[in-house]
Amino acid sequence: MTTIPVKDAWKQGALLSEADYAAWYRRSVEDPEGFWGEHGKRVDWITPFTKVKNTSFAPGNVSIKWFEDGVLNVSANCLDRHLESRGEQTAILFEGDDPADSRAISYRELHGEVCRMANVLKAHGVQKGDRVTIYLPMIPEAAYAMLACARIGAVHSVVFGGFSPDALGGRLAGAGSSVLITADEGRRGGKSVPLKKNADRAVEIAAKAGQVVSTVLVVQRTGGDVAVTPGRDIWWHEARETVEASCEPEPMGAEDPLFILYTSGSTGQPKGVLHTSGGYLVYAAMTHQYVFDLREGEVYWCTADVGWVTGHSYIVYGPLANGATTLMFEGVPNYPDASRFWQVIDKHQVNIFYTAPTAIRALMGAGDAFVEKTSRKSLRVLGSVGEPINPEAWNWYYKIVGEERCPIVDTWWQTETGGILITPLPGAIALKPGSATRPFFGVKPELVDSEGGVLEGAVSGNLCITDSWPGQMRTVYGDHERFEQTYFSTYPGKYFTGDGARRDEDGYWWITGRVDDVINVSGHRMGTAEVESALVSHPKVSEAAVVGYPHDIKGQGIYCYVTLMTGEEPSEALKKELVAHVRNEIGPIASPDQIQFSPGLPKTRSGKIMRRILRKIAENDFGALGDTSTLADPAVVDDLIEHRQNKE
Ligand code: 6R9
Repeated sequence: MTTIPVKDAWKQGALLSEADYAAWYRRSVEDPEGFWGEHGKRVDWITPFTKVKNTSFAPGNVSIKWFEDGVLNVSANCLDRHLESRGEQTAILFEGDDPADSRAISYRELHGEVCRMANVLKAHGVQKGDRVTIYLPMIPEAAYAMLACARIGAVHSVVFGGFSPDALGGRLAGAGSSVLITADEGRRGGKSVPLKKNADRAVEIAAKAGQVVSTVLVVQRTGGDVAVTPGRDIWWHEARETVEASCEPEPMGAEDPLFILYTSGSTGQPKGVLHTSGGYLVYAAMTHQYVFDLREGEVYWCTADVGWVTGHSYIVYGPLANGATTLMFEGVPNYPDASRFWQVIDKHQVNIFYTAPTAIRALMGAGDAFVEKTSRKSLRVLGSVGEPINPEAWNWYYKIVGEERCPIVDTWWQTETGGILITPLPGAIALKPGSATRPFFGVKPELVDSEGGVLEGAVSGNLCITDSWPGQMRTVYGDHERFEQTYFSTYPGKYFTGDGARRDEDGYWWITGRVDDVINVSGHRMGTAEVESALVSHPKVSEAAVVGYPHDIKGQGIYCYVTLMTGEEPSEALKKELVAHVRNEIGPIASPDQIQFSPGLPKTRSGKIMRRILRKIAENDFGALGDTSTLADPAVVDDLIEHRQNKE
């Protein structure tokens, strides 16, 4: 595999050299107290911490605390402390879905808007520790809402705007939110997304689950016609006129919660990943600075949605804590056409661009002409996140988009990790296409076999992290037991990531993808259990098993085996009905790609579905079904193979 050494141009003015990386990394793992004690000072503390690290991965006693006696406010770190030095600098550069719609919001303006929203929330009774759910499109108000919560010590739970009313309702109830912030409609690819309509239904669903939502703050985005419930719904543009543009930041303990973010796991419904204030901010800001080799005055653009962790850490908190200019894009990569990303880069002179492999593959498929008709001369660093990037897409990104001028940082991390854990650093680490390369400071990765035996040398295995880092999640909201069970019980004493990885002869890390029942569809995480539960909630479905299979653009597609109730007939119409049903239950991102009606599913004699076999069939890999001797009824497998969808 080719190695691309660090080019001289990347070393010019870089924050860290190859030697710095080696020295910093060594210190960070040999003396975490000293290392993080020093770097913890990068944020402003109201009361400085005296304790740095107090963490345990011990079975039955998992506890993670960083900077625990420090007091700070995250929003003050993202806003107030920049006012003197960079008050007039652009904080958020907004690019609307419509290419004619863009505007710049300075740090001073952002501070004012956040204070106003904080005051509106306070006026509606929101207090420190209360949970506020945010269901907004990619507009600056999403950042105002997050920072307003942080300012008054409320815990935000952002729900991706593509989720269904059911999914939103469940998350409102799960977080115990009595306040919801939404918009009339969103705009994506020239189409409207009925957010308020969905929100209204979600509020009813939450009420049935025992959670009353008493306040819905509505941002007017499109001016579309929406229903208003008097006494409950408030227009943001009206409310903001009634409050002051200043609001004292609430002093928060380092370990006070900052946000909950729901994410999919291998079992059950999505869980609320809880991140706290001090360690999270230190880690998000530090990784953002060093991974992107951030320079003063640069324009930084991450194309994620604030509904995902990448939007939290690398659109809002990391960049704003660093006083950067962060671009927020409301639209999609192919509207008005497949040149959009590159046109936005030229329009705003973007220096650092961070996107997902699924977008790269889709744009690669559209042809080089869409890229080549733009300049892209402003670009200096390119990033990738969300799923493994195949070398072909990597090379296209490197050669066609970056013209071999820009290093690519392939950043591996998770909602749970709060920030990037394995990644190149532009001036410091030689690249290999498809490899996330080296661990970030303080991160100790390890490979284990399925029995938990530690693997040494160039080898593949299950990826664990053996010690804590400041950005790590602290618990599953309201269910610490589930936190320990999910992450620390498979390999006791270690954080198990759920990913498989390979370490090569140079000690480089190659993430190979999930080894559990989580699938990654266009960079969106999904539990196969969630899709199964949506399918079986349809009255005609008796049983369902869902697996991922390789998909050219999306990375993985969703393959569903469905057994119908006795007397129900398989049909194309029923397939469509089931697809619509899943979209309705979860959201369009969970749309099944393939549905195969199967009279039976392969089960062991004890009744366990043999997913390994289902995965192989979905992958069209019939020769490698492995051991089928424990099957209760081997004939089931022959039938499944015979009726495999789009058999190659
Ligand atoms: C940040 C984010 C986490 C899962 C993770 C892994 C996959 C993310 C990756 C990557 C290979 C990368 N993943 N980045 N796989 N290379 N650079 O995506 O968080 O939505 O929680 O997903 O995504 O499988 O476990 P999240």
